[in-house]
Amino acid sequence: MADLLRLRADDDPVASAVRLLPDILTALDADGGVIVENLLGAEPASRILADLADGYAATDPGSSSGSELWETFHGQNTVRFTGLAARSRTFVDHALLNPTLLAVADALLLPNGADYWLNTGQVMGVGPGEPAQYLHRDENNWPEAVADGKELTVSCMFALGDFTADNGATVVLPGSHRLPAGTRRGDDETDGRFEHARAEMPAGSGMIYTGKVVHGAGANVTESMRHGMHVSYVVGWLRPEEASPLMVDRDLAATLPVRARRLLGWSSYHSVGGGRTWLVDFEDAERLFADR
Ligand SMILES: O=C(O)CCC(=O)C(=O)O
Repeated sequence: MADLLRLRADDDPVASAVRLLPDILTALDADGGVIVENLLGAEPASRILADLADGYAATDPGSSSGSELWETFHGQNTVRFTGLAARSRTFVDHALLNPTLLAVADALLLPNGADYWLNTGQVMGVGPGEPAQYLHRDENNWPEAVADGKELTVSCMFALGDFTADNGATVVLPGSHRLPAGTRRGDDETDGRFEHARAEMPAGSGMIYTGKVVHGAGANVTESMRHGMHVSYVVGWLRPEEASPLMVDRDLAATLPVRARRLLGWSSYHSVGGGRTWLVDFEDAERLFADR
């Protein structure tokens, strides 16, 4: 059993980002994942969980995609839903705009694109009795774009409740981020060469990881749900997993900080080479808020 480096944020999120960033980047380079206790904070974590109560109540566990692969991937007893920015302002202020997470995304993604946006903010509530998820790499959402040495996406698994070895704490294979582009699965493709680390962490923590590290939800052998919340960003020239502007409408977007709005797709992408995409009347989508 391997361990991930464990750091701790203090109660000043901006100062913590500055203090922790060098160690986080070193750990991501070495292992592909790192635990930051208090990254979100216990109080915001419980507020988000309360804000999401309706989402939990309205969502059956499992996937109804009709695809065997996706139904296996999602798990039959795991609750997933998105649209978190529309459900919780605390999510926006403390998770989507988390200064440490954004600093990591700046460092890893801006070398590979002029900007990045939210890939998805997603509840991952692993239910009692759920077996371990198959191990995978997040970057394989975009198989046409994966390349050695190029980070397309960076993620954080926030613990909204305690993560333990028994309730399904995320399993990470440290070092597996160095495997060649195109690696898809965990142990079956790596002959068990990589030790498993468990992201055991108290509520309010976050495990930050790159799109290249092999990982997956652990088995939940307890009687209670493991409350996880995945937040990830993807370079601005790729299409995100979640259609955020279809979940956060223009009126709600107008009430959010400009940075949040941009991350949620209510602005356009200006490539380094001058190309512009996701425009409105051939201008930046920001113009939709000019008179608000
Ligand atoms: O729930 C977890 O711990 C990880 C889930 C995951 O990696 C995924 O569904 O993409």
